[in-house]
Amino acid sequence: MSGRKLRIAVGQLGPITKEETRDKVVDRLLSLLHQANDAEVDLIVYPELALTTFFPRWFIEDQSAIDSFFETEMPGPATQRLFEAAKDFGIGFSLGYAELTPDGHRYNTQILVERDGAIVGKYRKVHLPGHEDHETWREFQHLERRYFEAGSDFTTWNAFGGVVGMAICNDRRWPETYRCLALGGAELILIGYNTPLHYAPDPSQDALAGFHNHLVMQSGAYQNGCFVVGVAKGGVEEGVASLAESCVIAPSGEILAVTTHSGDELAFADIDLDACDSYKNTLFDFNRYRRPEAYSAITDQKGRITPAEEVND
Ligand code: CDT
Repeated sequence: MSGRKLRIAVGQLGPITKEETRDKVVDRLLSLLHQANDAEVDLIVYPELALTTFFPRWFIEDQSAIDSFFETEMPGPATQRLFEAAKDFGIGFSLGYAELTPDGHRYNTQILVERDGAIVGKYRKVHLPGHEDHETWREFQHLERRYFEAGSDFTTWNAFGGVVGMAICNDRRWPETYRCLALGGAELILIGYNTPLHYAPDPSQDALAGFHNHLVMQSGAYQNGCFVVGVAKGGVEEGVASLAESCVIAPSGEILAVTTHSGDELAFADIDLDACDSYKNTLFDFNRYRRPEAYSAITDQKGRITPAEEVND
């Protein structure tokens, strides 16, 4: 498509086993890329930590075993093929992976690659969910807070004819994510996720996992006049069932495309970034209607501060 009109695809993945090699995973990413090419897609979005199994589900003490899940270069030996094929097709992509920097920092990262093969954006996950220590009472661990450092900002980039931002999984549940990106002009927000269907601290939320997934992304899209693309690694991976339901959402909050099963699957929608204007320039005209002077609690405070007890004397 042309200009600010894009055909955008979710490149949803099913489970990746612990034994599956990077090469095998890249074969699957390439298969989705070929389907995207047949469908004349401009941009395909892959999930969070898309090159390996979701390793934070295990408590691992051996640092070299942990580091085997991380990439030290991007593109690297396994992903070079993906970059080359995408460039040959003229398709852009966004990919989540575990990043180990040359100076030894570890992040949960997502990149944005333009249609010419250049990496134009890199985002490091800000909201790290789960816990730091081995919690043996859980059926499985969620040790992102042990294995990753948190990223520090929400950046936007000029790409694909518009302004693009990224967020990763748990970030999508926080309204601050979308608002910070929208304040940076975001028209298109790309989000990869791995969401276990079982939430150990409060299993009463399990049945609502799909509802909450769409609720937060649809709200984020509407309240900020953005397109939002959410992409899962779904299905039962190493015994843990994870949500699929990847989707493309319009600035109206409506879902334009959604996957139908929990395996590798392509779904796409045609979007026009100009459609953001009808929301950004009316009901959500930030310059006209926002009241940042009334919002100081958002940045001055971390937790809740309830009103002081009333004194009756
Ligand atoms: N990957 C990721 O961020 N998953 C979280 C699970 C929360 S429960 C620890 C999510 O918000 O979907």
